[in-house]
Amino acid sequence: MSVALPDAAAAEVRQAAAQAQPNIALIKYWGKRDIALNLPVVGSLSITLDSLWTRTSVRFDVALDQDEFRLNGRRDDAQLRRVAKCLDLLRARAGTQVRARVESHNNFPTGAGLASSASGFAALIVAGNAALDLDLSLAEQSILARRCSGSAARSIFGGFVEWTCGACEDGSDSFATPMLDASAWPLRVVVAITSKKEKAIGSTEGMNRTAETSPYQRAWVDGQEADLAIARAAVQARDFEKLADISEHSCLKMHALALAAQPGLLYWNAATMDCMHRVRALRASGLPVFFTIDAGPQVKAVCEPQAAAAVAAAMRDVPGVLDVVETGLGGAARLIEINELAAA
Ligand code: 2P0
Repeated sequence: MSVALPDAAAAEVRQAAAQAQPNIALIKYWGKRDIALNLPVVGSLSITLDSLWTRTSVRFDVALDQDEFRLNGRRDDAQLRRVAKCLDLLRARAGTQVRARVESHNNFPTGAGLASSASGFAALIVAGNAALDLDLSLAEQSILARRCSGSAARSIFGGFVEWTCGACEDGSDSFATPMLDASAWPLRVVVAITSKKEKAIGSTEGMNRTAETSPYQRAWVDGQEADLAIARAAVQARDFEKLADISEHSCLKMHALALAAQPGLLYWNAATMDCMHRVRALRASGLPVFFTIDAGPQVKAVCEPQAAAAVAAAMRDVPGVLDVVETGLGGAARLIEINELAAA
């Protein structure tokens, strides 16, 4: 006589933890061609950082009757819906309904233009893939991370990364791939923090408003392939000047596009602007440095390693700069031990 075993008897609790780093786009993603599948209207190219990180544990537990999310040790119900949607994607792949407890730690400000959603969702997908034994390829992990937050697709990988726009309606060809290891061109990034407030208009809302109302949307989409081609060639040739020119162009073009939305999206403050002028002055004086800015007021000054100390000192000197964080380029998202999270 056979005895029916309880479903997945050995798996009442399944857990794993992962770390991912934010990435900074040099050729920007801005705009979606499919909101439900989170498909971009353009490809993008980024660098993954090393000393800023999100560490996330996920614990699927049959004893839970709902998902739970804690950020930096505190219950965060505001973000729970987005986290639960990400868990739903993982559960659908695993064919399970089991609820989960997610704990995340960021060692940098959340939601202030430092790409916390990129590192956060990349870490959750990598941890969830391991906890549920999904055995997803890196491309599939990148696709799932993309569904949660577009830029998270790129934080699955380290170094220089390209996220392909793709053409398929189901999004199966829109994922990131690594271009060049961090060690092959170890640029430094000096982040000038000019505000620690959460931004008023998040990226998702900002880019949707831009697509609906900005008169420059068509020009933005039409110009992106050429920008990507220049940036790819600059990375392959380690041509700093070329990468600097095209990156500042992409950044300023994205902000010009967003500024022209209705109502206009103004992510900068006075210190942001002063930092841009300071970076331009440093570059004019011969230092290899350029700026890039995302959907927030922080300025990321990207430089050759020998310029980092002077760039950091110059950023600290700008009135209104609250803090300066210096980081190198880092590796891919990876599994960590659960107790490494507790040590965060
Ligand atoms: C980027 N940003 O390429 C661009 C440049 C901000 C400015 O990707 O709606 O949080 O979740 O896909 O990824 C920030 O947007 O937006 C972003 P969703 P996401 O890094």
